[in-house]
Amino acid sequence: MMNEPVLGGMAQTTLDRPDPLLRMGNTNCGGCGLSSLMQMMRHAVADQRVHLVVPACCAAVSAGIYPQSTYGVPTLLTTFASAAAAASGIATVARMNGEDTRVICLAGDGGTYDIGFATLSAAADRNEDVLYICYDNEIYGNTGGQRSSATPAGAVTSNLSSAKPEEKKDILAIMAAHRVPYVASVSLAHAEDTVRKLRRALDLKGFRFLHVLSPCPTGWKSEPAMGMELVRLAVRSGLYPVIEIFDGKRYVVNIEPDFSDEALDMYLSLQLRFQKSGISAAGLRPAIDRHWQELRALSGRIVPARRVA
Ligand SMILES: Cc1ncc(C[n+]2csc(CCOP(=O)(O)OP(=O)(O)O)c2C)c(N)n1
Repeated sequence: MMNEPVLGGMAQTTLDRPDPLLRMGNTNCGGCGLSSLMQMMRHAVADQRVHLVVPACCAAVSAGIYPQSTYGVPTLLTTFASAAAAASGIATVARMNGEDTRVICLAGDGGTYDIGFATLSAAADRNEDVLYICYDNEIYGNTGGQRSSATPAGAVTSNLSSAKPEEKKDILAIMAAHRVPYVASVSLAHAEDTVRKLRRALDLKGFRFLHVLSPCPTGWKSEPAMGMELVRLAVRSGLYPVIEIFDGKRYVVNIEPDFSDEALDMYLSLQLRFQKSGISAAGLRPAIDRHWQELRALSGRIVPARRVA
């Protein structure tokens, strides 16, 4: 099926905009977390004017090439390094023109944690009116699954002969340190969490940052149908804290894990990327506990890090 062109602001009203936001014919792999995110974004966006800015990543490939696109809103593809700067520029021009356009920068973990970080940090520092969404599949997916600084300890990637020893970079803490109005992690397995945070972030002004754990069956070597279950297990076990941080100061835990080791072992065993290292819940638990103790202190709730399920 041919997609109609959407550039030049043609799909800027609710009536113009196709439902869903991500059209059929896109190139995403089956079970891609990005596809689920885009479906939920369609519900969150409602009738707002939205402009996407996408650096090199799988989301840039799914956009397609002019004059066809699988995105139902104006979309600018950029280099890694310029994404947050380009988004800042579009937001500034929209404001100067009196347009109420929400600029969303949609980037992978490689573009966010590593290659695009300089302009991301600069845009956050200037508190630009941009919603930056990092869909984190924990690898450079589009180029074959190489290690990024979001790759978790214990995972093997296409360019590592043995499992990554370093822990994942704490991107939420880094963004919170910029003291921007809103930073949050999002659970795709809890649709209400995803849509609520997307809406909140779309409604706020200034720099907002959302982090989305995004299953990648191709890179994680997992079953496409298991993606949401994997996110659920990551949330339940405490591996993926689902939180909000307001103005870099006020921490709120949105979903309370039960810190189940069984859930964590299940999460690991369902992905072949962890097979080589044989990493288990027992190996990951100390780091998870440490992280939660920090989060408890920051959210003002001093409770035992581990809770009996
Ligand atoms: C400066 C630069 N280095 C490398 C590349 C090649 N490249 C294109 S996409 C990509 C992977 C991006 O990974 P990520 O940002 O995690 O998004 P994903 O592909 O996983 O969606 C790379 C390395 C590039 N385009 N520009």
